[in-house]
Amino acid sequence: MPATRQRAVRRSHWDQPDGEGVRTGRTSQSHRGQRNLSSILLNMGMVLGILSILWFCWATYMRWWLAAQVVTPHSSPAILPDGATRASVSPLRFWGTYRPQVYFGMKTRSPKSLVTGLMWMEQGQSVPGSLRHACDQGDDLERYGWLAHDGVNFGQQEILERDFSLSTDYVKRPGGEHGGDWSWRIAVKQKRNGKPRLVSLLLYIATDGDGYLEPSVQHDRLFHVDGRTDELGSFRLMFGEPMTSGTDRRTPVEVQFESGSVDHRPGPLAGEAFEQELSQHRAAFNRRFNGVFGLQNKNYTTQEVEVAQAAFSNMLGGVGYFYGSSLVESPFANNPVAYWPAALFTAVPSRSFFPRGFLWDEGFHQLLLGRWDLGLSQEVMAHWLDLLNAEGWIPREQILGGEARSRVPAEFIVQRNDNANPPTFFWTLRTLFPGLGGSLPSADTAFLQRAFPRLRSWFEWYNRTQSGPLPNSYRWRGRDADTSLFLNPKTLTSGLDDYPRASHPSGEERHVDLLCWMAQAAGVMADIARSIGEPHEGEYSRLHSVLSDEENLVRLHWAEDLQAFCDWGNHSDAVMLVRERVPVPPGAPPQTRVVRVVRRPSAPQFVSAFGYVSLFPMLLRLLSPKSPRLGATLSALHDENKLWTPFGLRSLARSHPLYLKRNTEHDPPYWRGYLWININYLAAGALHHYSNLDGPYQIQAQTLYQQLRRNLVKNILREYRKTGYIWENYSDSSGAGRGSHPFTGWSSLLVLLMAEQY
Ligand SMILES: *[C@@H]1O[C@H](CO)[C@@H](O)[C@H](O)[C@H]1NC(C)=O
Ligand SMILES: *[C@@H]1O[C@H](CO)[C@@H](O)[C@H](O)[C@H]1NC(C)=O
Ligand SMILES: *[C@@H]1O[C@H](CO)[C@@H](O)[C@H](O)[C@H]1NC(C)=O
Ligand SMILES: CC(=O)N[C@H]1CO[C@H](CO)[C@@H](O)[C@@H]1O
Repeated sequence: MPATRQRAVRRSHWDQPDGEGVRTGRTSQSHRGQRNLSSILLNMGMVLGILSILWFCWATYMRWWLAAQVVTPHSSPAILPDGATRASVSPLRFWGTYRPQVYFGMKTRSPKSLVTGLMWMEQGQSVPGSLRHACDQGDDLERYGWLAHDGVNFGQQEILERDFSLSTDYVKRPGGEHGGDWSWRIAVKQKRNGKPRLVSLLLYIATDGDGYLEPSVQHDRLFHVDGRTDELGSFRLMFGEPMTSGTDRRTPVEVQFESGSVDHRPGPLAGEAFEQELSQHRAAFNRRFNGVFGLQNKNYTTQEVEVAQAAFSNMLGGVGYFYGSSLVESPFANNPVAYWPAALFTAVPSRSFFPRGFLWDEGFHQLLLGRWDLGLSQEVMAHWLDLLNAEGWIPREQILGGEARSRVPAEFIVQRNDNANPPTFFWTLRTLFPGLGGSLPSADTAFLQRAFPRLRSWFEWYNRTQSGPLPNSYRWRGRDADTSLFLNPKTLTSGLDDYPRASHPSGEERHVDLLCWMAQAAGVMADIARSIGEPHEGEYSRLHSVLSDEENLVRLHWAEDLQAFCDWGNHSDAVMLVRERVPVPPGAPPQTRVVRVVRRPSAPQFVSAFGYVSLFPMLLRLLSPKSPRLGATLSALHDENKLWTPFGLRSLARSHPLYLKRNTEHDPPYWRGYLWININYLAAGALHHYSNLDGPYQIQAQTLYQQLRRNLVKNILREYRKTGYIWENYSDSSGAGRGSHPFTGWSSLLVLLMAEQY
């Protein structure tokens, strides 16, 4: 924006010469008569009038233009060509479990998909059980999630209710021109000590506006539904007769979807054939899982490997296809406007709580999924980068379509175009293309060539809009502005929400985590440019070396007396929440509220919080293995009064005044002590990195690495056994899982910790 604003400002300078001209006219006034004077004044008035009309038009046009930028797509060709997800182009991925928000359902990767799904309900009690459909923590299920899922051919899911369990398995079979066939097997099984229950299963199929569906009912039973839509051609969905097989009380229901364009079927994908294909896919999955993650060489028990498979599968099985437009806001417009309607193919942090796309989470997700299937990761990243607007911005939370919007509180729906989120994709690209910087296989080069113009604009957007007050410093925009309400105004954009930053948000702030993300990203951009022969390599490597130079980090962020990397800003440590009386009219009941008081005035200084933010120069491996600051960081991290716990690294030092403090009366602590798996994964990776480099801290890094990894893996596995879930955050005092679940977004990095892949 500065460039366009400058244009507007320059235009106002342009008025000056005319103004001078008018002044000249006025000096000549003494030599001529009254008539002249009045005509000059008249002229002057006309000139000013025309100028102000011109100015008004120009300003209005600029404002309109700037406001329109926010919803204007970036001008470079999309990475994914139009129709890349169509059945004719990508038949194997056409159908999938792309509805992570429901317990079980399938759709196609298209804006107006045929939608299928399952609901169930307990019957026969005085009060019927509730209807299960969309994943909901309130359903209080003992456990649910994909146990195995390969993203293309099959999935096996188990759902545990109190008295019975359900399994929802599916197999796809390619063929024809419309994405092929698929079959489901849904089985309900009474638990050994569960009470007998009558369970109704409801299967549904719906079109999103186009085509038709025609049920066929015979003898009171629905045998099949015939249908036709433009993108699927004709098809038939058949419902098998529910069976009860005596001894184990299983009730399989089979459903078969047959595409009309499949000419030669070896036979129906049901019964024995289903069983056989499912077990072939499962065996292939096990082999590939072993091949990719190598857990069989690491002495894990079979159960532990199964947990890793479940964590992985639930992330992959939770990949969704969404279509719609975000609501976005530009400072140049008075109201939020709709982004252009677009598709997003993305993994989600949590099927129950966050069933939609989050920008920085996605970088972490692809660290895991990209090792399994690089092509899938590239498609996901391409979808995200194709959401880039003309300014170089990508909205950080993607709430696409009515269904997604209905699940998000109103105040979080609108995305502002000055708000960032950590650019984790650069980190992901480095990991997914290990040869980056050298010559790459031609398919990788082709992908990066298409992505480059977008990555470049995206990078520039950060470099420009999130720049800090001093050269080579950076500042997250979009902090909460209110200094009387929050104990510490939140910085949602940094991804670390309520992690303590400067107590008084101001333009003077500089944020060490953002500087590190930028340093790392600049290095990746330089390497991409080198690998694909783009001309801008020098620009990025210069910036990379300036930003990652330890002198720069030290000058901007090293607090010598604290022996830690810190943010800088207008800050006071002496803040607290207190309850005060609200003035009320006489006779009214007394009222109180909680407000923040500042006991010692804030002043520009380092923000004395030790926690995840202080680790970033190490986390992103910017420190030299010989740096004494690496030594200081390792010692502080290992201090039990600071970050070290038997379960992993806590987010904020236990000794800090804001440790586990609420941000308002109603906001519990979030990134103020609890353990988060994404940062712990980065920490383990960094320790692993430094334990392989010669230096005075090598042995210390080795020891810490072994212990940290063991602690993390042990605790997540134990909590899974105990609770049935992978969790969003873990308690630093007991290791207990907390918050939303199942959280098989970045907490599934468990698999890479087990595999020691960083
Ligand atoms: C696995 O266990 C065996 C026997 O206890 C041991 O010799 C081996 O070193 C262990 N391997 C790893 C990778 O820990
Ligand atoms: C990043 O921003 C700085 C400061 O504005 C500028 O000098 C530099 O050229 C920019 N670098 C890139 C690669 O955009
Ligand atoms: C720091 O914050 C205080 C309180 O809001 C304000 O009065 C002061 O001007 C700020 N100082 C600077 C240097 O911004
Ligand atoms: C979003 C979410 O559920 N986060 C949770 C992390 O853990 C804390 C502590 O239990 C919860 O309060 C948060 O809600």
